[in-house]
Amino acid sequence: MWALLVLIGAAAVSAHLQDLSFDGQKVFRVIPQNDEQVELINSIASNTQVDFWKPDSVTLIRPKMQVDFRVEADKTFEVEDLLKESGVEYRVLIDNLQAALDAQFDSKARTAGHSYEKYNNWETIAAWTADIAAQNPGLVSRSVIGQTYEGRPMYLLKMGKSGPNKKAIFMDCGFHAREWITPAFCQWFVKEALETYGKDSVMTTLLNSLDFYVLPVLNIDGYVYTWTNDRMWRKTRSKNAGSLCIGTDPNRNFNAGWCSIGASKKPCDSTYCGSAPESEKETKALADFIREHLSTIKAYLTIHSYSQLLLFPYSYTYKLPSDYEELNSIASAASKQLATLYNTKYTFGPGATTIYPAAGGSDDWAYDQGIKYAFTFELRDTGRYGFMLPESQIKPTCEETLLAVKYIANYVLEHLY
Ligand code: 9B3
Ligand code: ZN
Ligand code: ZN
Ligand code: ZN
Repeated sequence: MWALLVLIGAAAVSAHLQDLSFDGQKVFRVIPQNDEQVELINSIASNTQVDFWKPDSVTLIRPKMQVDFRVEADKTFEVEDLLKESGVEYRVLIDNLQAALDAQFDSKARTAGHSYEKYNNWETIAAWTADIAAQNPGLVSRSVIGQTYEGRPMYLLKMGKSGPNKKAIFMDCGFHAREWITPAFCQWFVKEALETYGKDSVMTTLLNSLDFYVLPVLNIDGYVYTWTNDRMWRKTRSKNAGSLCIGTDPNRNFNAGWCSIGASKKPCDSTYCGSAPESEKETKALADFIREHLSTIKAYLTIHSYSQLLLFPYSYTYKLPSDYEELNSIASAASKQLATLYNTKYTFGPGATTIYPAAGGSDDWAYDQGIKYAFTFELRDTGRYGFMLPESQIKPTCEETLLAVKYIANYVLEHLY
């Protein structure tokens, strides 16, 4: 009898492990005004278990920057006390992370299995890639560009009407595991393209004249881990020699000023750049695919969250790209398009000055490979829910982002030759 009770208790605990572990946790937003206040945040970070949401690592913090970080339940008093005493400008962004976690699954669509308006786990997304290809044989095909560290196949969808000498646009989602809205967007994009092909004149022209390569999740192992173990995981899940810490930041792992700025050489950090450029199987597979298709790929779009930004090169240097004027005007027009639907405000510009200087990102790498139209999206929101964007926001977020992506794709099509 007691053994049975213990068993039931253990099952109940493990089923709610993720929920329980976020109860009482808070997310603070601090805006340090000077180096001294940056130092204070540094010292809090080194004395307490702090998870940086924005920027993604303590090393990226500069004065006047919005800094969002998550604090364990038993440290929230201590941290808030320190902030109060120091006089630094701060507010509690998320009072109880558990509430935000619950809000995340607020979709009214109570369907089991795949839904475009819910967060789908990897198993469901993988099955969806097979279904969507099987159901649209004239428009979609599926391939595998590699295997993840844990051995999962990396599915890539190719979408477009077949024709000779077609140029292509490459888009990926799910670089960072916790940025759940991004795989949702890649799925939405595929759905909308297929639904509106033959109806919407712009989409019809796009698919007739271009191919879209869509990689719904790059960092599959990390994404799986956010569903099973830690909702806030960011990196890959590879082992690091000589360290107990797991994972590399895939968006610091490309050969673009690799690990020179805004990235960490320490395997325990969330922006660890890896042991070498393309040390991760996932980034290597992506880079190999793009290198093999350099003559056709004319645009590279990579989808992240959160902050509502549209970024373009460079992030690894303050030097402006030679196509700065053109990229800036595209980003401006795309942001304007995006805002027409719900008035969502995006900020745009080169990564280094718009978000933070950081090396090893895929957009900078693609640009230096000669893919002129290289953009990083940082989707909704600006911090109310952060990575835990409620499911009720999937549809509006995806619809508005679609407008920006369509704008860029159409621009690329009109400037092919
Ligand atoms: C970072 C870099 Cl290094 C880049 N080249 N482009 C965009 C970003 C921002 C994302 C990141 O990896 O930190 C936002 Se989550
Ligand atoms: Zn729609
Ligand atoms: Zn990201
Ligand atoms: Zn981000």
